[in-house]
Amino acid sequence: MNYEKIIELVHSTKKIIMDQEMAHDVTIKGAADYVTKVDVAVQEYLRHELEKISPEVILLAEEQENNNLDKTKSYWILDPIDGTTNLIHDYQMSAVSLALYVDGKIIFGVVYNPFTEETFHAVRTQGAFLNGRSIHVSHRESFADCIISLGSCPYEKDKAKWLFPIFEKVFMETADFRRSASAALDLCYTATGRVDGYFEYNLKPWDYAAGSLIVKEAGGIITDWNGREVPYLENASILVSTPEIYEKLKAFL
Ligand code: LIP
Repeated sequence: MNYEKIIELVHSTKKIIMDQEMAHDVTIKGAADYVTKVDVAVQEYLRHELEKISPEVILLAEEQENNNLDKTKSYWILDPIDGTTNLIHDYQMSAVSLALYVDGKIIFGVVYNPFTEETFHAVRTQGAFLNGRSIHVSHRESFADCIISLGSCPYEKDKAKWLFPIFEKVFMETADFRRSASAALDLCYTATGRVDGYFEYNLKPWDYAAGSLIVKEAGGIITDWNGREVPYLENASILVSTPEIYEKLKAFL
């Protein structure tokens, strides 16, 4: 696979993402859950182009039905816009997230934020990169100095009752927390050391697939909240951090 070509293809979605009219053409999927014309247009554009490059790879993507998933097949796992609510609010923290799943593993991942012109990518066993430069997790030793990114689980507001007390406990023992509202970018921000860890309840495969490889290749640890390997083709609650603080953070969940 020519990964350079795939990254170029992902970059070419910028013209669609910057279309303000499509970004503000919104349909409500569920409680606090939106889709814009940009999400659909990016997905359909990439579907068409990826089919030409790799007709044998199945597309698993946010804005479609994904049934009868077979772990032995190969998949492109795509979130056309991770951070859709941000896009609608012009918050400029939205990204295209694309991963290649083969033989039960993610072997390539790219996350592209067209607003900051930042491209995070990784190829399995070959390291993680931001705009072509090698990246690494922070390795900060002191938990009290760490910044942790949080996912607030906005589609299931009833979870706030038990989730927010966890946030409070983490907040009290660290320097501070962040909430970007893009899981893909939270994973990449952990990979670059901008934050030291991140956790979010019940993410979808397209939210975390690409970022999971990027953070692993940058020296981070990623598991579900029970410390198990992440499943990739299923929803999972995700915990990611530097090796230094992983056990400490996991103890809160
Ligand atoms: C979003 C995530 C975000 C999470 C939202 C949602 P979307 O993805 O990246 O971190 O809190 O629940 O899953 O829906 O914007 O692609």
